[in-house]
Amino acid sequence: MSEFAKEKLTTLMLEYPKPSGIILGYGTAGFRTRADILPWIMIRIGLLASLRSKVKKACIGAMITASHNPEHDNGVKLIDPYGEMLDQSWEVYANNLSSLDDNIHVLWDYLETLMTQLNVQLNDKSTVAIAYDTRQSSPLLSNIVKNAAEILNTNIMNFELMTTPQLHYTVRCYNDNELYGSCTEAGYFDKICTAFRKLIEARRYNLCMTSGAKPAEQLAIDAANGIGAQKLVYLNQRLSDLLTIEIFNDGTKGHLNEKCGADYVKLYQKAPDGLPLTNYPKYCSIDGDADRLIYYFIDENQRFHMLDGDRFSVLFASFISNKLKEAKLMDQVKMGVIQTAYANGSSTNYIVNTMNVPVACVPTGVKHLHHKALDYDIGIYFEANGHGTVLFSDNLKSKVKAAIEDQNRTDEERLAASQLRVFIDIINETVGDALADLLATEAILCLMNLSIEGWLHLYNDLPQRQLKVAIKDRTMIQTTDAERRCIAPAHLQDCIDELVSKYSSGRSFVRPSGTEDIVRVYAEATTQVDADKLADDIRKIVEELTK
Ligand code: G16
Repeated sequence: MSEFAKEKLTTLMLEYPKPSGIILGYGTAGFRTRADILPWIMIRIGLLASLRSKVKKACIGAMITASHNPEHDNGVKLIDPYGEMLDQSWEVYANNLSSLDDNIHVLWDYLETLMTQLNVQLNDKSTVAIAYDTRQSSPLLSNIVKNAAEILNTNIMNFELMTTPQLHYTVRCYNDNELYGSCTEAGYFDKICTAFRKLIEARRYNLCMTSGAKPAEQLAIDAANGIGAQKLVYLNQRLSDLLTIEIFNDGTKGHLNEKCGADYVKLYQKAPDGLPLTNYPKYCSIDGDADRLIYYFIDENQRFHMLDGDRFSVLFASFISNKLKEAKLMDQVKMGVIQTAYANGSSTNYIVNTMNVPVACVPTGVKHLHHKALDYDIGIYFEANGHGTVLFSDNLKSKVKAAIEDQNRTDEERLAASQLRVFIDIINETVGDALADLLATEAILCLMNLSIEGWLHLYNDLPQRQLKVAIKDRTMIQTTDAERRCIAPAHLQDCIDELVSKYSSGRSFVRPSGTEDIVRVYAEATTQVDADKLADDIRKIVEELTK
């Protein structure tokens, strides 16, 4: 490889050396830790993105974000050609690069070996699309990724401030010659807003005829003081006649994700700071990079109710099933819901036993859910934390298209097929997307004529509690069976089983986080008091056995 490239890499490594003793793995959502110790890994990720692009002969995305984590953290994850997360087989290369000593000869040798193994050359064409969230550390980190990728002759597209799902979408559009949509932020908004408008204008017109003019739907949104606040302004501009969105926690006062955002609301099951629960019928929280969404409202007795990712699975599956039935397509397609161990037991029960839709359980991380969702014609996946989307197979899309064009079908069948076709355009199929999911949810509620209370009452959640437990080394906890059982440390699972058996409808599991330096404990039971007690008992056991 060229001496010039090697020299440039040497200079970059001298500028951003690897701190001694650091171990960093490609986790649930890429590399993530405190921003001040991240620069060196950005060099390695820039190199890897470039190699991946050369191998796939396609653009690869690099998103700089630590999503729901606090402002002082940051991270990076790579996006594959169709907008999906980096193929897991490449996480090995990411981890190998991360573990190498900070020595140009060692790193250069590894790169040469890898290029030979992957059958690519330094001068092969490569393109990397970069974007970042609003963290102060993001511009510097993205610049390092850019400089490193350019050393391997890579063309950079810098989209600067974007939500994570927007970058996933953009990478997909670029690589499929804009069949999926136009490869710009304007193209993204055009696609989802046009589809939303088409779907609900006709419905609102009908409602208007029967019960008078309908005012725009009102929503108050906590934007977690992140990038989503800026992007929600576009939705407001485009759809103000249909949706009135008031944006709170827009980054002008509070700190990113601090006592606000989807993760906070889900974890503590209460409203965020900075968003007074006053007179809005519906409230939402998104997270720092706008890939998660949670709904909530206050009932007439001032009780707080939250609708999380499990609720989106149920709502989306109900709507899609209805449309498939109306279009007489139900028997021709395979639909499934994908969840993780965090899914409330009641939601799984409702989907399987009331809706008759199969549920698969996979380990935490959108990458696992997305992969499993590809097994279905319609794969609906949501993590309980509000992160998810729907995947539609080519088979499903062509069946829907044929149904729309089939003149022998009734008007009702063809209308249902068209509504499904338009609904697909609201969905960002590349990854969970808070903005797209928000529009999809509002469209479904409108088309199903369902209030937020009606949505909540589809089933009753089992009370649950989640805790974060700080221990000295979270890798001591090892799990199996989609993270539902522990295999290390010894006896932990036996203790969990014993405690769980004391509670009616008790369930609990423990797993190390892949994005924070903590262990997560989940517990559910028949009452909130029991769920809280079970979670706390398990916490004590975890602390005891990992001392
Ligand atoms: C990321 C992942 C999610 C995962 C979450 C928490 O979310 O994309 O799939 O559920 O981290 O993961 P863990 O429990 O391993 O810390 P985000 O929104 O932070 O990108």
